[in-house]
Amino acid sequence: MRSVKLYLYQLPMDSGVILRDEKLTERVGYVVELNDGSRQGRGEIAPLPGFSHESLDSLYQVVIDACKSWVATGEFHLTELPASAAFGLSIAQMELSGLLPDEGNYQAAPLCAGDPDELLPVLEKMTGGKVAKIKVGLYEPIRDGMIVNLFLESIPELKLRLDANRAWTLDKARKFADYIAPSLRRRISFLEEPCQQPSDSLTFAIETGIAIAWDETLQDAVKKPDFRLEDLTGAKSVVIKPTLIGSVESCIALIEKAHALGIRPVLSSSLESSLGLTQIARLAAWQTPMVTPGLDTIGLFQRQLEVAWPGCELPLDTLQAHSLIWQSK
Ligand code: OSB
Ligand code: MG
Repeated sequence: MRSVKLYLYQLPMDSGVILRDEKLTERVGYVVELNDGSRQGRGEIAPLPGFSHESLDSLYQVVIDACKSWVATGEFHLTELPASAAFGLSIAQMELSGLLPDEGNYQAAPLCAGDPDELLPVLEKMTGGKVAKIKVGLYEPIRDGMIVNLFLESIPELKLRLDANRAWTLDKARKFADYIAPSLRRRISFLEEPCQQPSDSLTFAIETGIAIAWDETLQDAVKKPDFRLEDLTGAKSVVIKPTLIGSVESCIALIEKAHALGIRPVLSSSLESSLGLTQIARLAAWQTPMVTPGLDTIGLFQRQLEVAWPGCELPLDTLQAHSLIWQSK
């Protein structure tokens, strides 16, 4: 006997969260709960404003229709659904069927969005491999270059992931690289999307020897019917954000293709609540066991939802404390 509950959650964000120039004060999304006899699976469907192509409102009827058909048939037609819905429904189904392992990779590459001084005490506490992620492109490229150089110079075991979110022209990206000593560049694990134009990012990587990763470029590419990962060469890594890419099955297919091509897939967050984020950590432990996922985003919230992120002390809301907006008969 199958049944479904659909919840709407609303969680306050930390005061300083800015996404593509917009302040994000609250994260809103659906959580679907699938039941089949004694088995249960949950999934989060939370389009990210400014990044997802679908809105939460536009998904309301789509998700209910998909859930009705799941109750009737036990299946979802995932390829017809917007990315966030395909991800949430597929991971719920996967959890229900026992395919998603319990063990997660909750190791974080600490994320530093503004003041690099905040990062130093965090790095000092890290044991094992020190890897951090710094957003660049928010200030002058020269300032970014000097800071990155300083970090690499003063902490010899540090590796950095950088993300420019396509902020630079090729010229500005070159200015950034000018300030980083060539001998330090190999400790930049990757720089995500340095330039507005992907072709400029490739030129930058070849000229500077700094490895790049695709994030936005991958999201744009997977939407095209003739998409092939083979065409996104030149990057050492690809960032896979399931909420923006689609079903777990399509993420796993991408991960396998990346492995075959020698590209490192990095599963990452689209600011899911702790419920969705812990599931991505489980997907990461399972599918990309040797890679630190990009999931250090729980600190951007003021509260957690239903499932705690290990080590996070933010208050935990139950799902029941949020709104049950639909259930199957
Ligand atoms: O800039 O890559 C981004 C999260 C939501 C939207 C955009 C981005 C992110 C992250 C996630 O940076 C964290 C990570 O990738 O390490
Ligand atoms: Mg990015």
